[in-house]
Amino acid sequence: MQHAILILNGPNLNLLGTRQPEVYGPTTLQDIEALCAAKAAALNVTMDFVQSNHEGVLIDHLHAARGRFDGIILNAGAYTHSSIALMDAVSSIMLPLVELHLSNIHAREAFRHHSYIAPVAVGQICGFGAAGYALAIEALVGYLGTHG
Ligand code: DHK
Repeated sequence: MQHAILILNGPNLNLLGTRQPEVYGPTTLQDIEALCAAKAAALNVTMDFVQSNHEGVLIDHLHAARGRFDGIILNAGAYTHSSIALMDAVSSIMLPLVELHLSNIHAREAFRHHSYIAPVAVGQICGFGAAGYALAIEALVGYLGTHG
């Protein structure tokens, strides 16, 4: 069976490429989407790739994923560190989710060390820049292969 995955990107990630490249790397979100499409095709899964700067829109995407996707990769941006509402949405939809960050949030400011997403995620990938997206797809597809 071919799995479908949703890759959801939160606030300010639309600015990748020009946004603090020393932290987030030189790759644009459009380039990352292309990288993800290639990885998904190689692993024989379909994917949707979405970005929003709005917490409620991200929650709407999580709710709408039920019945449409088998798993989710979420880079919630700064909402990772603040949003109980996103955490509750992830808990509510009962879909496996991989938490993703370009930067190593544990090596940065203390306020980035806490994640509301981590307790409701299958696992977390951070610190590998754009390559983390491909790693997250591999991790999620591997998880789906053994869990559903
Ligand atoms: C992206 C952001 O926008 C930050 O607010 C997070 C995350 C880290 C990232 O590394 O992808 O703290």
